[in-house]
Amino acid sequence: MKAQLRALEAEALARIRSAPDLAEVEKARVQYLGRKGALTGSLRDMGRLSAEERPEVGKVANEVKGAIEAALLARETELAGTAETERFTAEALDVTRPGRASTRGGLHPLTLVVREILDIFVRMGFGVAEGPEVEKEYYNFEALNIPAHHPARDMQDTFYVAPGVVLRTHTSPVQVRVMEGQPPPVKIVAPGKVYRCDSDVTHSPMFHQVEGLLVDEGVTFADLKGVLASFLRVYYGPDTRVRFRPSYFPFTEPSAEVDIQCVLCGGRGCRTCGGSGWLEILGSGMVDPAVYGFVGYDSEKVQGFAFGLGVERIAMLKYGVDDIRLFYENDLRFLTHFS
Ligand code: 2U9
Repeated sequence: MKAQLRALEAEALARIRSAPDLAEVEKARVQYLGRKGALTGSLRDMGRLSAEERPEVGKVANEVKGAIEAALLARETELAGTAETERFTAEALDVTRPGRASTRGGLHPLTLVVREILDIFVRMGFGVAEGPEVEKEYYNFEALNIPAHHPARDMQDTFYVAPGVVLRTHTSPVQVRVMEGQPPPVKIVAPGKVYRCDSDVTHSPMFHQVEGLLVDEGVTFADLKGVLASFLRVYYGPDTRVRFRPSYFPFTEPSAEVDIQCVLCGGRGCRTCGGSGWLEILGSGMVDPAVYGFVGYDSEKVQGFAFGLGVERIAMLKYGVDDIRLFYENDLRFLTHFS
């Protein structure tokens, strides 16, 4: 019987030590130590032994049971360690690997140009004003001394939304509204989208303007020249040559267009400046006294100057862009040049 028990022990230990996983260890436990297990069966047979044999065999049986339990625990611990190591290996993260870089957006080139322009005027003490893009014909034309039947009101040039309502063709109605709402002095710049029925490589039906207005007592054409030349010399550099050319606008009198010496050819004449050596950058003039009548200002007491520029034109000259549509296509190959 003792030999039988030792044989069972040897078999069990071999089986347990070579168990490939925890499930096999558990099977072995049931097979040897379970209620219907091999060792339990042997112990039951002890009833048939004599009183002398029983303690000795009982001692061996307990040793065998202890050895099997110890082997089960050892193999279990060993396999659990391996399983954990395998799990750790499978789930391992390399925390030293670089992260996935997120792509960064940037400001649109037109936004950049508008901000640079506004910045310069704000530093000269101008406030920034905005207004509606869908505008009453009155504010867009009438109050700016552009009477009915004036060619600027032509359906060919203006988007009419409803009778008496247009998409503003310039940001000038913003200045009219500001004057209507406050007494002089007024010193503002008005940026924003404007709409004209026009489309080719240099014209878009929607484009951006920055306009400005300064009204106070004793304002002269010299102030206009000083402010605009200062602006241009900050934006284009201190040595920029500036030229004022007589012009005509219904809302200013006298009016002047403002040129800078061509930034590309330095005045020698090139394709961009059409051989003239000069680039037209701004329109300007002394506010026509008729405009003051519409906003309740006394044209005998106040004078003022106004100016306007097209943002796309400035951006095209600055960045050498030859097709205005590039600004609106949202093609990242174009936009990423500016951020
Ligand atoms: C008020 C009175 C006068 C705004 C002005 C211009 C001259 C001008 C053009 C520049 C390029 C339009 O986008 S563009 O084609 N603008 O030449 N704008 S004076 O004059 C005003 C505005 C408001 C009350």
